[in-house]
Amino acid sequence: MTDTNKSGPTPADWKALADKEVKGRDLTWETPEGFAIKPLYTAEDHEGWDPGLPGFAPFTRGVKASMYAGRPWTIRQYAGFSTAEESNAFYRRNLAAGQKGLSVAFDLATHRGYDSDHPRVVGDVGKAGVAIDTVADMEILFDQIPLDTMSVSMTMNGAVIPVLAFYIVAAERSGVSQDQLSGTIQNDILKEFMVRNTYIYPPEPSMRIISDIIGYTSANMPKFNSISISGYHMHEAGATAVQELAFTIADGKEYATRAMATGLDIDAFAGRLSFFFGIGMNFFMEIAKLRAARTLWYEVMDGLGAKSERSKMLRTHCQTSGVSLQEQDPYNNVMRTTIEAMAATLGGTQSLHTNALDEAIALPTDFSARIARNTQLVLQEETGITNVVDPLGGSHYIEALTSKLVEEARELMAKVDEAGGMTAYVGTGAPKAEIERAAAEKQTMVDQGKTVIVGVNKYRKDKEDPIDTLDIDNAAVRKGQIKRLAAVRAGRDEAACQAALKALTEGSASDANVLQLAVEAARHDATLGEISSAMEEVFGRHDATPKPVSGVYKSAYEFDQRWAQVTDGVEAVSRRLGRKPRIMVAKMGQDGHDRGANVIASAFSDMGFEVISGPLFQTPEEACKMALEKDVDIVGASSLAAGHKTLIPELINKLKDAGRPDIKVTAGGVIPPQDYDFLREAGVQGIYGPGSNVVECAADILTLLGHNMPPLDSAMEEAAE
Ligand code: MLC
Ligand code: 5AD
Repeated sequence: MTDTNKSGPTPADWKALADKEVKGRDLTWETPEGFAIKPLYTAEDHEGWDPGLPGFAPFTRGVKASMYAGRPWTIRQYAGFSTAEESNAFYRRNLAAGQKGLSVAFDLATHRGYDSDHPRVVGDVGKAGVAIDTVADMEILFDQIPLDTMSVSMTMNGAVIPVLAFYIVAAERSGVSQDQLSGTIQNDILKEFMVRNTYIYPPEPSMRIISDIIGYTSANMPKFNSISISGYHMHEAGATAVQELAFTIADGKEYATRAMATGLDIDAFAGRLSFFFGIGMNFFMEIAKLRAARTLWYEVMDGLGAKSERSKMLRTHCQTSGVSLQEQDPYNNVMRTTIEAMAATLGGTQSLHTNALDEAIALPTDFSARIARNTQLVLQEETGITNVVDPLGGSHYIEALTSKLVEEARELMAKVDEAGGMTAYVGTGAPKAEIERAAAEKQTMVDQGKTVIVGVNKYRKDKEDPIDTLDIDNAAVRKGQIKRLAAVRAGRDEAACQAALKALTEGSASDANVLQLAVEAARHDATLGEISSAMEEVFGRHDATPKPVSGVYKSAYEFDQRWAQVTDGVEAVSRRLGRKPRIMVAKMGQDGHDRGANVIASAFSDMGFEVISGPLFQTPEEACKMALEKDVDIVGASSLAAGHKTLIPELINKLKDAGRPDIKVTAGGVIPPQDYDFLREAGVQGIYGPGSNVVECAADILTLLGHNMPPLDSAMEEAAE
């Protein structure tokens, strides 16, 4: 592996020539990881680094010797919406069109352990995924899908016990025993506390649930992956590749250690631990990230004493990045997803979801889902990518990046170890804050035009053409679910069901296996809400209020004219009011996506607003009460899970009823343009979709607060040139 022969030019010769070409201009590029990327890599950049061979330790080049030449990756599209009937029909259409594995997206009510008839989830039922309340729903979801041969992934973390129990019992009722089930349950709670926020119980009982699941599946479900240790959501929340790697592998180490502490033999369960990474637009970094992940996991498992080679293999699913996709000029998203899918497969993923082009606006339609799926079919069947294992192995750049990522992630993992492992480190709030800082820094680069996004901060269209998006009538879904819940409750042996639930509560207080007990309750048709509550009686429910970082925006915009215009405006308003203008950033419903809300909270507080961050999961009534108590001027409601049409108008009505129609309400997040008129009619005074610039957004809000805001300079475009 050498690119210089003795008589030929050396890297130093190259450097001299390149410097001359660009007249000494610095060509290094600093990545969000802080890596100084040079324009050329040679063998010198990865001296002493040996990635080995695919199928052999440390599996850097892939977990199988033949990789895709032997079997291509699984085309596994994540989907779910509305009712079990509608999602089932969608799955069957997709399987007929070339999809290979299933992946279920549940609605947020289900994630958070509430039945569809619970008053807290009025805006959430059937919206961001499928509503599942009972085994009966689960049976409909998989109707005519052979569970003995189809591998099924279920993204569930909070309500993981009832959902897995429902799956086992639904299969049982279709004649498939649990030992035949192949698939994966996400079951990764640590990243929920860091970034995804669909937890139910506090960290300790949540960790115990995971060990119970690992124990149960390793004894009864040998083909089922007990966990999908996920970096994806950290990636989406703005983590750097080093953070995503280090925190995810450290999470895996924590789960393995906890399971061993319950007396399980590491080799009895480790072969069924699986992983999940996000794949963004930094093409080569993402390929190197997957190679680095395998190397690091090998080291960790070897260190924990695993004997079987399989225990040390990092097998992973990947999903292309949702945040990299844009509302503006959305057909560009097809290209972005293709590039990311190539990175995932060149990195050696086992399974892949490719996002749909309407990602930034709504859930996929049949049309957009088809293009997303076909992206993978084209890669598998038209490009020849599958014929060669780790085709970029040996590339100087890829090997240098892989070894650098391994090195940096090891350092961060050592910090986690020092803190006492990931549960303890998550408990300090440090990883969440570190990721939020990285997110705010990335957002600043975009807002200032230093990171280019085609069609958003450069080459923007004068007028966007609307695209058709999926709309779900959540009121109708909720009505149907309530009816089925009533029928299930009426048809069951109530005494047996209550006895099983009581046993679950008692088992939660002892060291019984809660999954085992929940399977019994599911056999007696206990509902998801009931099973969750039976454990909540012992475990309690976890609450959290976002704590946005401060100072990132202020320092990044120090010399920005537009920032100065806005902060002048905030000062003028403050003088008029005799205090800072107060904005409450509200998160209503069960939507835990808080990256956007945190970015807004940090930026606005740096601009001089007084920011009140509402806790996650408020009802409109609770948000209204808080707005009144804090006497805010404006409520900015952030919505990324499609609850906006129900929750935001309700907040406005509550404020009116309370005699404060003067408190203004704006909306931000994933809101389809088709809904803008509806929201405006309901009284929403500003709508800021994906790709909105925080400085422009603040200028707009100052205008709403009665300030005569001069037009902003056009610094962004200049910076982008
Ligand atoms: C594979 N196999 C081979 C082979 N390649 N055998 C011989 N030669 C080869 N070249 C074998 C494997 O060993 C395995 O058998 C079987 O084929 C299946 O292959 P796999 O590679 O394990 O693929 P798969 O079954 O698809 O499993 C992939 C996985 C799994 C291990 C990563 O955990 C998975 O599917 N995860 C998906 C997770 C997911 O979809 N998450 C969605 C999250 S969305 P054997 O016997 O060895 O198993 C989300 C968004 C949100 O989270 O809401 O926030
Ligand atoms: N159907 C399809 N894709 C979904 N995503 C989330 N919910 C669904 C769903 N119900 C995808 C989006 C998002 C990521 C977390 O998963 O791409 O970014």
